[in-house]
Amino acid sequence: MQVAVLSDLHLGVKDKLDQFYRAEGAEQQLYSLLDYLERTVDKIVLLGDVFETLRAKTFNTEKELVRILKAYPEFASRILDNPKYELIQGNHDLDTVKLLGAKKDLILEDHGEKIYLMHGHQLDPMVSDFWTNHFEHFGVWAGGWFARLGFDWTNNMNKISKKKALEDSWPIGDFEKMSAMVAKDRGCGIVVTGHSHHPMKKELYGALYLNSGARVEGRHDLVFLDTVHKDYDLYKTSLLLSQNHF
Ligand SMILES: [Mn+2]
Repeated sequence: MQVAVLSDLHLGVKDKLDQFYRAEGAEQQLYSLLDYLERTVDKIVLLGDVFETLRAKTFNTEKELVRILKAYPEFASRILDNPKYELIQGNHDLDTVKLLGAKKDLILEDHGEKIYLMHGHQLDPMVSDFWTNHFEHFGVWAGGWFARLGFDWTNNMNKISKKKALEDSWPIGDFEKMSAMVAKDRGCGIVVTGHSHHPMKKELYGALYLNSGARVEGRHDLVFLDTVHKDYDLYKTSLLLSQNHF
């Protein structure tokens, strides 16, 4: 089985707050990649935070998700009509479970390999419980309003994050360690998360930890799993672009 994992697109409503769309050509590049993946792999897992529902003008995240789907009709019909896609919930698109039938996590089993996939916010102490979750929503929402007024620090944060991702300089923290432990606990030798926007591939506690990074601001991180050949690869922006794969 061949599986591609993408996460953290944070699709918005194609306004200036849309961290995916404001990278020039991002939408067309994404569709070229999906065209290729739909032809070649068995499953395309969208590992959470596919949609950004927390930066809406109001707190109505369900309505915002519907607006986003309407802003990206081609993307919506691809992922909802093609059974190759597996949609997993993230903390910025919690309503995908209720509105789109997304799953909270997924275990894939093939050729003696068990792979655990989750967005990962469940293990993030900053957003895991009810109160901090609601506080986080307020923080992201307030950030959205600052951005509308011209102070958008996500731009800068994304640039720093991208540089660290390419230099592979993100340190291993509790989040990655806990992900590996949870996977082992579920009898899985491989675990894939998104959430941190830190694309990564590390052996931890006898499990292989992979992070599918992000696709905001022109980033093109991708995890590729091949259970037949036991190839588990991480691709990052520069690699895909320089090799001109898609
Ligand atoms: Mn997240």
